[in-house]
Amino acid sequence: MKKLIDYKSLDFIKSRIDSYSSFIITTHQSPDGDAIGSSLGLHYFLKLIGKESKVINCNPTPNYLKYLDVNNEIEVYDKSKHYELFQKCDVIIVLDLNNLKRLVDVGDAVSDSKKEKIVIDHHIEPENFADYYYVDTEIASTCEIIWNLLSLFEQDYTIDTANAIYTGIITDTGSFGFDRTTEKTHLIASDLIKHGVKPHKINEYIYNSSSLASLHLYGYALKSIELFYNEKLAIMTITQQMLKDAGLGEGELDGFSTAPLRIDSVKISLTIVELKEKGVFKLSFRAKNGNPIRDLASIFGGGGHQLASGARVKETTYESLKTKIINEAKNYII
Ligand SMILES: [Mn+2]
Repeated sequence: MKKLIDYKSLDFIKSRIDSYSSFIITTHQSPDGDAIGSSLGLHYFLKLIGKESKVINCNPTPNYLKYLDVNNEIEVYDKSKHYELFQKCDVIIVLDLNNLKRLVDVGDAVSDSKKEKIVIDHHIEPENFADYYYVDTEIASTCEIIWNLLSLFEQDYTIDTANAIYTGIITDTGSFGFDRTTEKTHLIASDLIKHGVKPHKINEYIYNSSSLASLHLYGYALKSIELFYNEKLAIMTITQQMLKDAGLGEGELDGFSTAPLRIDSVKISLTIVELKEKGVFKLSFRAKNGNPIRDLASIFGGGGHQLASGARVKETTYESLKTKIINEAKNYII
């Protein structure tokens, strides 16, 4: 019989932290504000309470989030250097994701490890690879969960943790604008500000730290938008050529995919990014309230949230992928 996922309370997760001393924290590929924020927020706190902690990620931290890594502590996975550490630490904590695939090569180190594994996340339908899970799919960000977890400890958290958690909340709620933003989200933000967070500073780092090349690329991406089904479906395309011209990588497109939703009539937006590897495309699905697109993303082998999902498609061409998207999306436009 298939083993059931072992969902636990935050009190239980706290008790595991209390009883162990060395931790490795890791998060998903193309890490966003919530991934880096939750990792560093927890990492700084673990060190504060006298634990050994390392953050080892499969991809580097994007530039606009580097301010959170004040001492340059995040390490990018290198098998020869890090594989053994995953086999030796007491506990591996996996944040803001729920399947090994999104850990890329870190996934092998995690699945091979015999050590205790804990997943803390807010995505639906987790894969069963860890010992314990704390999952809240109603909550807007993993950072909110981390705040809830830290609030169970007697030790107060520092400004570095506060900045990290605040960043994850801002990026995963679209600055308190997305549907899962609650009163509690704002109360947590208030507490973080009490701990010294300067909202205008975080805002500068996240939103006003682009390069000219990135803005130009954004312009080309916006120009590529096409509308279908009475202008309810938008498709935006970013090609390898566009990335090359801008001198940017596909990991530097944060925030692009929600842009087509700014069009009044658009209910569902799809961004197709042509990746370096031939025939491989990254899809970002975004939707307005009342137009869930997670099932649409799953048709393409992806997943995520009801209003923000992603997928990676292989062995196809741009034209046939686009035709398939247009055909399938028809059933998801309300
Ligand atoms: Mn998240």
